[in-house]
Amino acid sequence: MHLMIQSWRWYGPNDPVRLSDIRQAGATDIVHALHHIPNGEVWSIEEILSRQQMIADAGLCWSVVESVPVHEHIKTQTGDFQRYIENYKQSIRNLAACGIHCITYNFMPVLDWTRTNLAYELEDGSRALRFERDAFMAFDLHILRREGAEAEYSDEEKARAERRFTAMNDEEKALLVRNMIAGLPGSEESFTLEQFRAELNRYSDIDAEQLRQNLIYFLREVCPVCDEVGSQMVIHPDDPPYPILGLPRILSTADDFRRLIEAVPNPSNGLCLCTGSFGVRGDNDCPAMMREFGSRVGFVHLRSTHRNEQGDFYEANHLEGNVPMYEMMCALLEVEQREGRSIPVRPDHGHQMCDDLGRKSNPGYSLYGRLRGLAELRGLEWGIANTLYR
Ligand code: DNO
Repeated sequence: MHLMIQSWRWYGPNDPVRLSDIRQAGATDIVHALHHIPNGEVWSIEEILSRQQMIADAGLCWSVVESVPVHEHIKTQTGDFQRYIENYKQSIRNLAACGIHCITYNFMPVLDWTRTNLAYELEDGSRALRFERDAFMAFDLHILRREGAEAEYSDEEKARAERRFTAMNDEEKALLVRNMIAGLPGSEESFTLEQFRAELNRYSDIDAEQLRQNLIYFLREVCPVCDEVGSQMVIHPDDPPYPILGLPRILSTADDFRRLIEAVPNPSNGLCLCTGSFGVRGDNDCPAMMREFGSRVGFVHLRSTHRNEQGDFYEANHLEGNVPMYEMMCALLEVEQREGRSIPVRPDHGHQMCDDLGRKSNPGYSLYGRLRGLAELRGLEWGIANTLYR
């Protein structure tokens, strides 16, 4: 019987959640990155080993990297991109030499994941991450004042954005800016408004097709190295899964991934199936994607979102919201039996709840919220496994 490998993202020695907490949450494996190494530089064997030892000393195993960040120059194919690709290959080799073979990455321009509100209060008093479309448009049109933005919204949307902007006080505006561009955990980048405009400008001549070509180029370079050392690159989908701020997006749907594996069929060209990101679109069927791409799914993020017609969403409890988690878990178990392997899964994000509320934590990466998420997912899996696979 192949069950999920229960994993947990840990940000390193400065993470307010300790390895001992994670162990007690029942996870066995750690998802981790060497955040102190500048984006684009090689992860040396010494650095990897020392972190691996720290994790092993706590009785846990570092089995997934999230993420080895892809330098902006690789995404735009400018500057020293070829050197950054060579560095990336070396990091893949070094990780493999230490026994770490699953490497998560994303190809989202400029910003990794994006939210407008990091402490959206739910009915029970817990707090969730939220993307509010009006606030987002207010940021784009009235704070960032992005060139060309006006043309991308309807009159009705522009009116909504203006109403939202006028209703905000200075403190709220400052907070919105911070949430949007100061860098959410894992994103490795943070900007001032000026820098941010300059970063967006780098993409003025890069449309989705060009960005896709750049990703294909990158994969054609690194996948052969992965194949040689038995590793896999798993791409994390766009979050949210549609174009924002005039930036191209290329990994938002099943079709996007299909095109990628057609172009780069190497087995190491894999997917990090994040139900929280894909699930924001009603036309993405996560269980079907799990079944279709099963052999290439190296890592799974389980999380649900609750969306509305206006394009807002918030992160719901793991078994609630719009992601059909029961179906998803059935599909995961089915693929694991079919493939004869256990897949690392992490409870992606959690609410701030109970004692999380009084302490500092990385947005989305609370202790109790994720502990609840993992416990629910583990229970769901146990119930299904005992019913269907006895
Ligand atoms: C958010 C995350 C992202 C993700 C990266 C993967 O919580 O899921 O930061 O890890 O995009 O490269």
